[in-house]
Amino acid sequence: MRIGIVCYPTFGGSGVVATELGMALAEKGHVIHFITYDRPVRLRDHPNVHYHEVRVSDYPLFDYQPYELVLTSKLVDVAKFAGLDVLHVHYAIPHASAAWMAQRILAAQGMRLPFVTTLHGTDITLVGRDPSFEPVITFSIERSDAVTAVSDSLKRDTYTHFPVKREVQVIPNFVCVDQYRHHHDPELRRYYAPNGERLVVHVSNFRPVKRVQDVVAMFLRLRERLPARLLLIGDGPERQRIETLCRASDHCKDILFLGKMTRPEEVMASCDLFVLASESESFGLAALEAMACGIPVVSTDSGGLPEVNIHGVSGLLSPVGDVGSMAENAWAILNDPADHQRFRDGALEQARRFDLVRILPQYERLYESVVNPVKA
Ligand code: GMT
Repeated sequence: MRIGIVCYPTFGGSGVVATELGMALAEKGHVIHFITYDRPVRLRDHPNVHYHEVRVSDYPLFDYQPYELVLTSKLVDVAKFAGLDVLHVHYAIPHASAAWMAQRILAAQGMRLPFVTTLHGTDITLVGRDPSFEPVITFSIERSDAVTAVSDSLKRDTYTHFPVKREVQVIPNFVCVDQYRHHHDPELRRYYAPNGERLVVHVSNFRPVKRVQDVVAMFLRLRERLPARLLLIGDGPERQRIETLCRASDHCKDILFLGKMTRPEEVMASCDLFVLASESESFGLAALEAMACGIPVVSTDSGGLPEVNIHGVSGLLSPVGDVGSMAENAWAILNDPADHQRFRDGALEQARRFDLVRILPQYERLYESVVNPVKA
């Protein structure tokens, strides 16, 4: 099949999922066209992968560049000249409405282009709920040929926050477990934990919704009970505030900011525990990536996290903001080597439920169903 993929090319989970999905489909022989404003950070070269840049030109009249219109034109162009069978847009805003516009333009020229919209999280739970977006999102969800959500929780949120009637199919995020298993690096571990400290790791885009201050607070409580270091991977609006907070702590030297990394699993695989303190999280891809490295997870119980991190198996869950409970859970996992190993095994086992080989055929079947819909 010839598949167009639209996503945010940045470090966010939706871009990572879209890119890894496209790469895996290309590996299976599909021809993939990525259409986005920058090269996706995880995109690798492959003969079946093509990348089309959406360039918005500056014009003095525009205070705001009309990205959605330029994207629409590019979608029309690529669909026509690459002969796309289907378009898959990740993150509703503004990709789903751009896909719908492109579909209408192509229909007027006699070409059919079905499109699939995947809802990822904040497009529904945070940004999308803003009244300035709601009518457009509702409309483009209704008009998509198929809609998927990355968790049951996000599917429920979609029906709660939008007057949507149509079917939303859950296709969870995935990870290629076999790829992640190779990354444990004893030298790297010695570098970050020279005195045999426990290594706790967090990965996020440092947005307020991630509550990184809670990650630091739970770590400082844990640090009172055992020698440990915290690795913070990623960057975003909250980073400066969190760095200032850490500098005021006695354990500042045990908290390391590593910034944005293209392959965070290379560090995660050498850690002992992954922490996610989010206030809202549709899925928690970073937690799944940690689990695929055999790293247990201490997280909040918000959104789709309980579907990914199974309490007592792959890690432990706490209510949002309860840093005392999170620190206690971290200690319970790390304190006893036998318990730690049990959680490590549980994390890997649970990650296998989201293995790429299980999820990829679900997308392929979905594409097939919109390209060749069964005639009623
Ligand atoms: O806010 C983010 O975490 C980024 C956002 C994105 O769209 O890149 O992530 C969302 O999509 C990810 C991939 O499906 C999910 O794993 C994240 O849980 C989700 N983030 C939130 O719901 C906050």
